[in-house]
Amino acid sequence: MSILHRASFAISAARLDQLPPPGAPEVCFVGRSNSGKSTAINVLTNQKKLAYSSKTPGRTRLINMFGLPDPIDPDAKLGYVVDLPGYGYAAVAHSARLEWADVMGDYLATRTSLAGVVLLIDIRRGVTELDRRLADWLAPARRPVLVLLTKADKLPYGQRINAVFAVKKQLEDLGTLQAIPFSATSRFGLDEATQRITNWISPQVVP
Ligand SMILES: Nc1nc2c(ncn2[C@@H]2O[C@H](COP(=O)(O)OP(=O)(O)OP(=O)(O)O)[C@@H](O)[C@H]2O)c(=O)[nH]1
Ligand SMILES: [Mg+2]
Repeated sequence: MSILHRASFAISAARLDQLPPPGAPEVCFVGRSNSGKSTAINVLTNQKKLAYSSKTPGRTRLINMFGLPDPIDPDAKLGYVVDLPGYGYAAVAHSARLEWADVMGDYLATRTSLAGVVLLIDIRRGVTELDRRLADWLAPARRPVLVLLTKADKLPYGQRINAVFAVKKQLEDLGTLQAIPFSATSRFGLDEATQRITNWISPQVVP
């Protein structure tokens, strides 16, 4: 069983100073509103409603942290999965959008316990201008990035492969970048994503 399956809700925060001090490794999920962040967290943790998912864009407005218990010491955390607010949701007031961008940018740039970033991009939309802007924030931090091209069930095989190539090219400046088609409904990419995320939280020593 994946350690991700043991995730449970830890804390919601609107600002960075409400987060616990950096400690166990964190893997955050970022992407446009409606790109499938909460749905991906639910399928990766094998829990139907851990992170809310919704047909209404802009649903996740807080930083939500989910803790992974340490099997040896149940009171301690092995790591965290972090659902960040989505960007690009037009119906939100301009000032609120700027505030989110600040919180998110700060988190990505300064959070010392951030072990890896999962960037979700709707496979049919590809890299949008806002994704590119996020990538510009991320690049200097040099964190490993896993791009999940979500809703891959909506495209035939050939187009999925083309989408992977296009995204890798557009985000090549991010350094350590992996991109895979992912579908919460058809479970494409689930094993690979699980393995990479788990490895960021608890690196496997390979002889
Ligand atoms: N077909 C298909 N639909 C998906 C998939 N993943 C997510 N969806 C749908 O896309 C919509 C948005 O998903 P969410 O997980 O709520 O998106 P989010 O990125 O968390 O959105 P915000 O919280 O607004 O930032 C929902 O209606 C999901 O059911 C997928 O792999 N395949
Ligand atoms: Mg969400």
